[in-house]
Amino acid sequence: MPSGCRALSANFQVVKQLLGCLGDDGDGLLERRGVVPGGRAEPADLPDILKRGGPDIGVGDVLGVRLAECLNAAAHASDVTPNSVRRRQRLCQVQRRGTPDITVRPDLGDTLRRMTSATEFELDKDLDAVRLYRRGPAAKLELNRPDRLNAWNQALGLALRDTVLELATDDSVRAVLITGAGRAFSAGADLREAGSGDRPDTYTVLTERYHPIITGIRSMPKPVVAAVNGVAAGIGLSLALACDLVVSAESAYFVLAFVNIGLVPDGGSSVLVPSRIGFARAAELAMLGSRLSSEQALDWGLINRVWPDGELGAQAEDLVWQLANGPTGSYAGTKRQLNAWLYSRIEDQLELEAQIQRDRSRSADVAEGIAAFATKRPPVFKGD
Ligand code: T3D
Repeated sequence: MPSGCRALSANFQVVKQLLGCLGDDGDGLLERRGVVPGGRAEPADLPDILKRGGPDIGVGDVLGVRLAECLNAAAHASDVTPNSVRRRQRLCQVQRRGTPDITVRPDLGDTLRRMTSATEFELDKDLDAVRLYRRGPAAKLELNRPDRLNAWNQALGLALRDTVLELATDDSVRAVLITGAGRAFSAGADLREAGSGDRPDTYTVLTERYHPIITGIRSMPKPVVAAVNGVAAGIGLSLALACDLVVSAESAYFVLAFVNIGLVPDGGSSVLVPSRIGFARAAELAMLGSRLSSEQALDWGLINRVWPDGELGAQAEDLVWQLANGPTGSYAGTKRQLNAWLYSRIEDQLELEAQIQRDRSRSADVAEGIAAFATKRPPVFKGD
């Protein structure tokens, strides 16, 4: 085996891809692509699969032809002959952090399914309203107030801000995924808390909690992906659009909900939306407050991909895993370029939004909008 291949085949990422190829998703993928009729594959089949499927069989999507070469070589090396692999299943113990490492224990008869789950995202920090999961160089951040559609109360805003800022400076994290628990991505600011008066004024909430999240995502030197699993409204939509890539479930939808309670776009959405879809469509979303389906959002260029609801989680995790193992410096350079062209004045825009929102939040129409939401009735705006 060539030495470069030996190093690569001993690498955690490659072995995980190999094993992932044999788990549920891998099998489904192989079957869908007609590479393995019936969808079942065994390690010994890999050289043949790779020959037939080429670099375009999922694992190849991530690591390309080099992986195919290395797996071929690995499968024919003395300790991994096709027959021996067929006779004994192998349990891989993968170090979750630090230097990628793998230990092969040929005598343990476990299932390949368990090998795959051994390297899935694992809970790293539970901050209650926000959960942080890690898988090697990839991080997944989950908004976790599902019974409130992940609306931003004080706990969520602060935990999200602190976690984003921590991830931004943690060099062991090379890509971040943001998603929501339950049926929503996020329904925006918690209107019950906002209506209670039991919190700082709107300007303070925006500048001290929300703005560092948006600027933190835009400036962190690594890719950030939003996986929009359900409704993304208000500041929840701003959060998604601050990310570099936005992928969505088919049933998800997007709504600049601010106007529906008399507010204006904030969290950068007065620039994040038009930069993606242009003035006419941005003005329409901001002023009509209507729902935009995933399909329409994709068509308009607001987002990057739409996947069936049942596939979003796994597809998004695959994507962030790919990015976490990619050329981080290149991604960081691309972010700087796009930021310089499109968002060089985003801090001024955030400040402008916060000033206008402070005034709006003191208006009778916003009080009416919040009261109407709380009592589940349409608002009656007077126009102040
Ligand atoms: O001062 C500041 O903070 C200014 C900053 C503002 C930034 C913003 O984000 S403003 C925009 C705030 N968000 C909204 O206006 C959206 C409000 N929510 C909705 O319009 C609807 O809930 C959705 C369209 C998002 C979803 O509708 P649906 O029918 O799927 O769900 P639902 O029944 O309305 O909501 C389920 C529960 O979540 C429900 O609670 P319940 O009745 O079961 O006890 C609902 O009250 C609660 N919920 C939904 N959104 C929020 C919320 N609770 C608090 N805050 C919310 N934003």
